[in-house]
Amino acid sequence: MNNNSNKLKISPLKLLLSYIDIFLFLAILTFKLVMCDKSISPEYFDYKLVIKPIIYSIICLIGISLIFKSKGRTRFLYIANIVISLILIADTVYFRYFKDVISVGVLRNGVMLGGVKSSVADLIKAKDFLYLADVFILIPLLILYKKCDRNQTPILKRLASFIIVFIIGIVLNGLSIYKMSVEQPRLITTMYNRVYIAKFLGDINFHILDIYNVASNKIMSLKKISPEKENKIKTYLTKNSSTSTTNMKSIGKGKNLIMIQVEALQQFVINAKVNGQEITPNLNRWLKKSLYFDNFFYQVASGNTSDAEFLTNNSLYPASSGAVYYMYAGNTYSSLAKEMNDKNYYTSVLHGYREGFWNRNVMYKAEKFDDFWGEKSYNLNETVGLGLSDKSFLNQSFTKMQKFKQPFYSFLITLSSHYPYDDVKGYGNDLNVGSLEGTLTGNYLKGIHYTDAQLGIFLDKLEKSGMLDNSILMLYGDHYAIPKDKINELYNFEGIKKPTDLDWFQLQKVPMLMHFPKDQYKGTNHSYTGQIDIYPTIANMFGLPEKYLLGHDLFNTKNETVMFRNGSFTDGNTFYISWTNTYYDIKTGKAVPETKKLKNLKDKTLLNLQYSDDILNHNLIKKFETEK
Ligand code: GP9
Ligand code: MN
Repeated sequence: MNNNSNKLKISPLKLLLSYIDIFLFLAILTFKLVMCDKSISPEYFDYKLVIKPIIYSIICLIGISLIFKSKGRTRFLYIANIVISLILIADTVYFRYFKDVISVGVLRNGVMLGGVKSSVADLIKAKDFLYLADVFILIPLLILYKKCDRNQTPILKRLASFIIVFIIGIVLNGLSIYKMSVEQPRLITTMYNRVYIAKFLGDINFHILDIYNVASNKIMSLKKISPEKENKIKTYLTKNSSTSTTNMKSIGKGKNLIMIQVEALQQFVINAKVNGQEITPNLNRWLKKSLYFDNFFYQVASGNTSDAEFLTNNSLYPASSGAVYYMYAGNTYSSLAKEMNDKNYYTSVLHGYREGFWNRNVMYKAEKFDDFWGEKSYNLNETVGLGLSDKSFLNQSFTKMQKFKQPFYSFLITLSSHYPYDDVKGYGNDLNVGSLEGTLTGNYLKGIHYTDAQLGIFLDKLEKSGMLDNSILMLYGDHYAIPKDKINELYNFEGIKKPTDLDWFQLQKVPMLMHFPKDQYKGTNHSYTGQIDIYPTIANMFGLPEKYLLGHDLFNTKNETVMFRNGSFTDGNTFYISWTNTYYDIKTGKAVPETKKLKNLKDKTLLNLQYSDDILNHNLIKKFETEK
């Protein structure tokens, strides 16, 4: 056999030796990433679910290493191994406390373990450092390996191998990410459940996606905005909030503000019955002692619950895609909590679920809440639905609130009545839903009936304790309960025979009530309003500045328009549905032609949405505040 063929034929041993660093890197890192995955999936773990995306992500790194000469490649892989091991240790420790993984937002907003009751030292376990064991064990091998004379691959060949291997890794990895984005729409764009992404795509992929999202938002925000446009927005905001406010002005000054956001409380259940039984008897009772807004709309987009929180606490629109709570958690806000703080209120959020869900622990810091009483602050003694039961959450929250320095702003978020409402056992079975038994709507009615019962107990306790004598309480639903794919169940329940888009939109209301000391103000207000109007209404009642709010004070604005993130709007007489570009007369239900007035409202809706996006993309509130 001639020499050439010998040269071409590299013995497998030689091949293994020349690339032993790569094989070791692949094997060790796969093992470490699978172990980290296991530690963040305590409830159920199957390595087969995550091994492929983990390997694909490592192949991308190996691809990059092939650019270097052999010694440089070994160095790159060794350093990459150390960096990734440190990230795995950090995520493991962070998960132990927050049941979440670290993100750029967490680092940026400093939501590390600062508020952790137990010190970080208590959270770190000796076994965590096993992630670094190989870094030391490999040192002798490395020294030996360095001495081996390894053939130097020419640059072109190194480039070719980099391109081939890197592309293979990217394509395979990209397919895994795409598969998840199909299975879990909005998850990759909103990152609302970081742990889920890390669990099913691996820790490297999660951090790559996180960095990519943050970087793309940053690039978007780098796009300059002209000073003229900035001034236009500032003038618009000033005009928007300078309505002459006389009604209800400063009636809440010095009083507590209790705001309750109820999971999936859709308005069709209010004052409704199933099989002759009231679905929400307690809320129906409390509505009669309060001001009730029965044409109040949710205005969330893909950030769902977190969008509702954002709307009511900032009076700005949510992001058109992605979650504002994730994308703009590094911004400056003139939030309700911030302005209440400036009036010496103690401000806190109470929600019995994982602090990192919807990036809340990061966003609440940006909104300047004094405290976030999350899952870690509650005794998880009973679960109903997604987590801590509303019964236990509200019970424990009542105890907490009794100790709060007054005056306080407490923002409570319930959880048990969460889609798909399948914990019917936990909901109890005192609501007979008849033929709806076993359907999504039937299960929802049971779920909201359960939550209504817990809210009734909680509100009665607040009243009996005297807390409501010095508090204004607001309660509203965060978003729809019955999704579009089950909307026919709701049409049947409502007796709607030939539903139109108008019927659908009219069902996208959530109840909103305001209770005042001694039931001072009562009645039903039919104005068409939305979640974005809550903050300016509170600002007028509590004497807060209304600096950068796009909503309107409900007590001092007539015929305002409710605008939605998809460009639809209603002024209470006409409903504009953006996806069919159709106007409906609300009274007749019939499609009507566009008029100049309607065209102006459509343009105004798009302008508001654009200005809201500009405020977020360019962090304009920070600029406006520094220019003051
Ligand atoms: C979880 C709860 C649910 O904290 O707020 O959020 P959602 O899935 O309704 O957006
Ligand atoms: Mn929700």
